[in-house]
Amino acid sequence: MKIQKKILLAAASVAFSLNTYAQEPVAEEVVQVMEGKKVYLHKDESTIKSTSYWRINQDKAVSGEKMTMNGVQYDRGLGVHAPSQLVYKVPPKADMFYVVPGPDAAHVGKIDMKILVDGKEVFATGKIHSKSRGYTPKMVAIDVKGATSLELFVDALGNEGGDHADWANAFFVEGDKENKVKDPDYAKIFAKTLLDDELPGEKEYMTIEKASMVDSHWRVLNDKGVDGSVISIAGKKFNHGIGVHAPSKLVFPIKSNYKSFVVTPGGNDSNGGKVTMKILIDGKEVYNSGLIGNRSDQKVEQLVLDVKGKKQMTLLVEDTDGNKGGDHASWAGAYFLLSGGAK
Ligand SMILES: [Ca+2]
Ligand SMILES: [Ca+2]
Repeated sequence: MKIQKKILLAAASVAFSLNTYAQEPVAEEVVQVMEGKKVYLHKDESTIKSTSYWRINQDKAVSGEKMTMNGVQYDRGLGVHAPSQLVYKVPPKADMFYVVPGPDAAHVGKIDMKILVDGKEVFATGKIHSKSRGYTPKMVAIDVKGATSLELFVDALGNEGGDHADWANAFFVEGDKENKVKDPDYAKIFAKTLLDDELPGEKEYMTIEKASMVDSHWRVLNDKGVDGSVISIAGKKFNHGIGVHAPSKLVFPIKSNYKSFVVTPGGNDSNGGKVTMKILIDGKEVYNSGLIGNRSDQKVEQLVLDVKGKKQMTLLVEDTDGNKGGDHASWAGAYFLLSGGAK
């Protein structure tokens, strides 16, 4: 397992739960993505083992109702009852597995949901008590490249009463083949020319872990372009930022001590797909890149946005031309300036 063994937490904040495309059902069963595709989990296909205290429901909660977590409904996924163990063969070409694990609205017990790759635990929700505890489901992205088995385990924690659990929007993504071979010498040269435009003042770098929702067609990387290399926009390199692949949506809560948000948005030099990047503050569009095509023609613009007193920031990358091929984009040099820090 590679760097992405770490878990990317993503998903729905309460405030955004009615307007999030991370949770919208995808229209087709299998979405072709360049040379890869999304493969949704099916209760009877590619299973090594599948047990559930009650039953396993395809695309429904175990109760037979629509899967619902914290007010958000999900059209796809598997509904189970703890104790439950679903073990799947990882498709040979799969790079990543995505899922929104959590207690169904009907859950009144106590559970712990775990994900294991080749028998090794890579994610756990921790104890989830009854719905009154307000557990917020998060999308989880897990690197399964080269792995053989994926296990979705729901621990009943001793008593199975009322233990309704959902594995919503569960799918593998079969590999994106556009990764270039890395040249270590080249990377070293990059390191020497790194240049972040940093305003003076106390700052908090924007990282995936601070997001309340993360969605990206391929993956999302901290401090790297989505291809895994140093973030690069029209030749300019950045130490910090987030690399994504359109279509992508990142949502960040704005803390009360944030004054400004600083970012240089751009198409990442690692590929040349046409994209459009937008920033919304409290749902209102405050930045629109217009069409980004040829990477070398981009304006490398550092934005300083006033976020004081605001609640939520959304970073969107659209595929723009109906083609997601090569739609690499970066939110480069991204950080929040805390009160008193901005110019
Ligand atoms: Ca229990
Ligand atoms: Ca595009």
